[in-house]
Amino acid sequence: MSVHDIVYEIPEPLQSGTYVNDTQYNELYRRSLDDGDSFWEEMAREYIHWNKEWHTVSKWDYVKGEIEWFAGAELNVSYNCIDRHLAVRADKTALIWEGNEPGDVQTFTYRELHARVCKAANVLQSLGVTKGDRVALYLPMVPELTFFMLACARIGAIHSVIFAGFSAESLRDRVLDASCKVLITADEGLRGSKTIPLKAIADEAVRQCPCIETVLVVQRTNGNIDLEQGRDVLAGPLMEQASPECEPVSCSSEDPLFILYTSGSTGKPKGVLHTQGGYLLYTTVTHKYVFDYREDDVYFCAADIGWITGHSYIVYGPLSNGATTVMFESTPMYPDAGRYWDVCERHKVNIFYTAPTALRSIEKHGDDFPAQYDLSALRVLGSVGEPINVDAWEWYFKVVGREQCSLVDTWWQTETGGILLTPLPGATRLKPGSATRPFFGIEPCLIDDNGQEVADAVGKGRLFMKRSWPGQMRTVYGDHDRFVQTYFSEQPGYYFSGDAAERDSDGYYWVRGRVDDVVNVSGHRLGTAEIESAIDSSPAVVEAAVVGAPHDIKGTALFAFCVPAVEDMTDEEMQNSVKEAVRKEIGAFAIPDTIRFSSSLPRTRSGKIMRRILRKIAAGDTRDLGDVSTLADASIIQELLSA
Ligand code: 7RM
Repeated sequence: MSVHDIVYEIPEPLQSGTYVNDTQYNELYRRSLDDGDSFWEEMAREYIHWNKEWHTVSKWDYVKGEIEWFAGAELNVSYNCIDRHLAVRADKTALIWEGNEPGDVQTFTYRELHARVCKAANVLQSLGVTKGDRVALYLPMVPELTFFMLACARIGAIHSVIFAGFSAESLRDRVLDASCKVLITADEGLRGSKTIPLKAIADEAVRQCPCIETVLVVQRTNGNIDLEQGRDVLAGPLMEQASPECEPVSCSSEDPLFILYTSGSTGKPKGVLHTQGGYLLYTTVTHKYVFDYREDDVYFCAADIGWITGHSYIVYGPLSNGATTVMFESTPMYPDAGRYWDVCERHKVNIFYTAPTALRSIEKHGDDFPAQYDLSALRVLGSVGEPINVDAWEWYFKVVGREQCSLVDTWWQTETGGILLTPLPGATRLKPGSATRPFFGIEPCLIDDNGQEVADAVGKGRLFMKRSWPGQMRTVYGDHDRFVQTYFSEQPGYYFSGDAAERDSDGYYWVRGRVDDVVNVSGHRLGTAEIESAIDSSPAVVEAAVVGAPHDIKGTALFAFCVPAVEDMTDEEMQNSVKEAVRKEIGAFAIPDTIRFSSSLPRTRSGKIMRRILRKIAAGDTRDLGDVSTLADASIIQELLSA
């Protein structure tokens, strides 16, 4: 029996009463492809408040990389996420914030969210921020992060959220790339037992960012910070004084909403640009159908807003649907491996969405943790970020979900804005490890090594999309050529995902992982080239090659092969130098698990590093290294193997 044969029926509680069953999925899916424009037009009318109608539903040119949805239309994203709910659910909880310490909770109703976001928007305006300006958000998971994102949306400013684990150098590069005018940060961030000196890191970055006029500081810990006269201002007092009313600015559907940097196969991160109407519609509709979201649900996505999952499925999708969304500041292991379940029990969470890496690290601590908590409110469980192994899937489904919940394994990317491949709770029989079928309007295909589309039902290849969907990214900020090159040049006319996948006889997709030099470490997307260039900045190293190796908990672990620059350092000194370099250039989360020094790296005669061999060595899979005939110097293999 192969893994393709394990099938779980739709759990009993979801067999009726969901938005779509299997027959309805098939009908709707068919319609969404047969008449895509009328399908999305209907969705747009039902789910979004528009100030002005579109003249064209969709128009895309995958040669030039030009994509438009609802051209001619106008809307305001923050109005859609807040104001339109005030008539019907002003006193409903919009946001439950669970702080680092268990039970440190703040809640905000839609009415309160409205006031906070308006205040934040007025503060931004008082600092001279206007439509089209870029605002950098370097914040921990505090409510102000959500307020300022929506405040940017309210006035048409473009936010760029930079994950609070990034170093000063990474922050600086991102702020400069988008010429941000304002940087919003916190005095310090708290995560588990760690305190992160965000303001100090931001100071170091901003010293080299002439574009920044103002640094706005949210006080999370009241820790000591330096305030630079004329540049730095505390957010608290400004928020207090600001008016709780702010007129939303009407934006064109294709105006930018945000930039979010993500790793690619070169050393330079890409500024993924998402726009207003299509993105909001796509996150709204996917959030509703994928999680079978109901009005009274408490919805908890445990991601960090520093990544796309947090943007789309903590903030925009849920709030647009008028949901109660949980924002979690801490980690799954603080104070112990029961924390997620503690949060789920106390807030009576109905829908829970997390990453396989978090599940694996909790599972290691045993079944007792979930067993100690009342998880009976849970109805839908979600997984995202990397392939979920059968073992973690079954643990999640059986021990956490008691076989009563659907488990939606959702495949998507920063670039796709929202979920593309996924089960639907009432429609899809589940297979552990498969993201199953395409969402409405999504037309995947597989391309084999000869550049031919896999025509048979069953097969494998690189995963492409044959048509556009509303949530698709529109460009790489400031580098449209790179957008076209990266996503549309592999197979003309199709969007290239960078992943490999298989399709089984039920039409289910099994995403196998990246085919480029992008790795997913504990849910953090990293480019090996970025880490290599960070390592190269260490005085101990002349050159480095970084590859991913399978890891039980992290999914992928980083393995760095380095060539020493000097002879007078001990191995430990060199290791520390490499770690320090990565910490400084990117952030501690990118430090390789293994750092191995050797006199050179395996190269072809034409000078290319043979990463295929390094991957095998890193994985401990050294019995058959494959074809080594093109190696320039075979002796290096012996050296690497005997290390
Ligand atoms: C949402 C997100 C994208 C990459 C993507 C894949 C991998 C994500 C799954 C998955 C297998 C999944 N955005 N990936 N979800 N692989 N099954 N359900 O993660 O831009 O940070 O990463 O993550 O390789 O290309 S991301």
